[in-house]
Amino acid sequence: MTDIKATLLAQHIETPSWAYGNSGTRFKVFAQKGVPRDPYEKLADAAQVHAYTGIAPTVALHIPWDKVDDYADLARHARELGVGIGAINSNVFQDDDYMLGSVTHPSGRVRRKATDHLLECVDIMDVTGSDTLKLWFSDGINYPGQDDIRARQDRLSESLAEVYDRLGEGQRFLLEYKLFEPAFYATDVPDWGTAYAHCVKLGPKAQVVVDTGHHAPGVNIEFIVAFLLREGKLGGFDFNSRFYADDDLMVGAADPFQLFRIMYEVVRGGGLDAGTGVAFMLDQCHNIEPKIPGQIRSVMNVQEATAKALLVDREALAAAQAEGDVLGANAVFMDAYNTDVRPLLAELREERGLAPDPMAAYAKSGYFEKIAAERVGGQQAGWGA
Ligand code: RM4
Ligand code: MN
Repeated sequence: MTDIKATLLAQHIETPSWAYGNSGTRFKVFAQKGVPRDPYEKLADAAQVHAYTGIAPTVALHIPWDKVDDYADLARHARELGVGIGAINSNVFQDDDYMLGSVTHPSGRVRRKATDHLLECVDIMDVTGSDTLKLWFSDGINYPGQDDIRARQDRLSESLAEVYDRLGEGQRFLLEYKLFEPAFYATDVPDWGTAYAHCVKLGPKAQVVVDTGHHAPGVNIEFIVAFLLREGKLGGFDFNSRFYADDDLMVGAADPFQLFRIMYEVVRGGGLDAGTGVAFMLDQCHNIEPKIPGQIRSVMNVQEATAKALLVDREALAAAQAEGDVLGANAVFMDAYNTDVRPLLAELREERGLAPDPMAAYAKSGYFEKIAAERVGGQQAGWGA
């Protein structure tokens, strides 16, 4: 049990700056009270999530949503709040120039502009001390024949190589895939195989990130996780959950069993061991629920799934598997999933001087009332969708 507790304490879950801003669907973005008006306030909210969970010490930035004049100052602000800057997420999907793509666009001028943005994100990493660049491209085409699928791969490869070469010591990029949306016919990085092939060609500083909402229904995500970990190419997760498409709902809300199965493969593949570099990031939007508690709940959901995965009796499982004992092996697996780990996690928090119930502790803290009263005027942060 001490081993399990130590592993749980060492796990870090990174929250995304954009989860604290207003978000919505293409139909409506609903404004909420107390929402941050700039990246400094987003970091303050993220620090609350860390204060109550104890395991969310870094915050991912999204550029230009989190553009500031002085990134060193932003990093200093984060440190003062007790958190650090995590992955830098590039954004080459919200400029009129990118209507037909960014790094795969047929125009060399647009490709240059997009690649320059990615390089600018590496500059921001240098200043903030972030070691991870996250690349997601909305690039793709809507109609058969619209553009040359193969040429777009060549352009993608060229841009990735330029960014790869710019990475400094200890820096890496994570290439994210997504089946569809906003492109509806052919996306340029639609699946893990495409991302993996590009990353293998580039070298060890390029790894794949698995956004759990980016697959076709029914895809066995834990298989992908097992495979990528075995190849040393699993850079991390963008956790969220989905019922239909890229819903960006709270991780573990739609399918906690899937989250457990994923975390089991992480444990099995050594992804929680020190130094493996698997980043556990959230990529979520809280459209109708309050944002800070939404993040706290999500961090707790990942922690619960991890605890259950760690409880799997690996020896008993291996013995049953070796004997071909189908039902026995499945029972070992399900025993762990069906264990209520909440008392263990409450105990762990108390041992660390934290409140046993982070949701209740945050609700009682008065922080929400404070930001709702203070953050009036100005422009709330949001997607502007
Ligand atoms: C994309 C992808 C990226 C995220 C944006 C907001 O679907 O998941 O990771 O940065 O959404
Ligand atoms: Mn994502």
